[in-house]
Amino acid sequence: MRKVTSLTMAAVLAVAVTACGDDGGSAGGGAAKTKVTLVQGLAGEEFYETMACGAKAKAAELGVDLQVQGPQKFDPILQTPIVNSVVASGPDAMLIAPTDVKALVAPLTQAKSAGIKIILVDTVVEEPSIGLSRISTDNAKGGAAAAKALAEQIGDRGKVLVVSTDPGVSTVDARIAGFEQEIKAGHPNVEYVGVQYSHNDVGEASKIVNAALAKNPDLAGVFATNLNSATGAGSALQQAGKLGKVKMIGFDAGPAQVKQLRDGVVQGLIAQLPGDIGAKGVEQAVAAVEGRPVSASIPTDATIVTKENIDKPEIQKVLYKAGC
Ligand code: T6T
Repeated sequence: MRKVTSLTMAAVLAVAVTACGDDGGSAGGGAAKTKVTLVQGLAGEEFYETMACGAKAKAAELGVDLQVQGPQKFDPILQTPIVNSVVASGPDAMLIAPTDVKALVAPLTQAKSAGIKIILVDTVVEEPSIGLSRISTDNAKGGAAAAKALAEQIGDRGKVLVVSTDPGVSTVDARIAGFEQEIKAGHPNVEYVGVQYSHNDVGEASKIVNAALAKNPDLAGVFATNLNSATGAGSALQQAGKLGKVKMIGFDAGPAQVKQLRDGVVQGLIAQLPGDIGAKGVEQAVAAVEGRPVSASIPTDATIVTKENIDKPEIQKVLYKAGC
């Protein structure tokens, strides 16, 4: 009995040692694995978790050693030290979703100078030479699609509000620009009451919508530019008893947004393909490390999810996951 136990322990230890060796690099005496780190915009959030799932699956397929890290808040002050510590750990490549167009320029310039290949996933920085490749949704087009969908919901007439995260986040800024342009160009009876910033905080987004309802009791529609903005804006509409009276379109399609869609809180979701963004990011990183050509810009698709199409298998596939 005792012998069996120690044999079992030996087997467990052997497995553990093999697993460590596998993770570290030269598995089976072959060439060292390419090391890539994904720095998310926000750890644990479904958009970035789905992105990490896509990246992990591609890394497993290509034999890449992938690490994933991210800040607890969508905040450049918290993301910068993570970038610095990734640079110190010396990966071959970094996939990063920068949380601010300006604040991440300096840490990413250092990463580039250290010889790390940088691939931008989702967001960008204002210094275009930093990323070898950028993979993202066409966010301006997505914002315009949100404007069209919201205008349709409100009968092309009435006041609309935008709830976003912070200025300086490239993706949501582009969504706002696309939304504003479409409203201005094609919807003369829709009155745009402006954008307000929630700092990517659900509670703040809720407060913004409550205050907007107090100021504009005739508010007709809300465009929430990302997950947390939509969760907060939707719960404010729900609590104020505005369901069906104030229409909403949200960017992103996590579990909370899908519930809001089914509950009639939101009428449409623009679902991105974060899993594809992560997978393509790993492919580009490996190409860059191996000295093969990379694509400067890779657009990924977006789809409008509604109560009518949500149960279709092709739509179920694009909904975000909390983990993989
Ligand atoms: O909308 C995504 C992402 O594209 C954006 O850059 C930041 O917010 C999300 O992560 C969703 O919360």
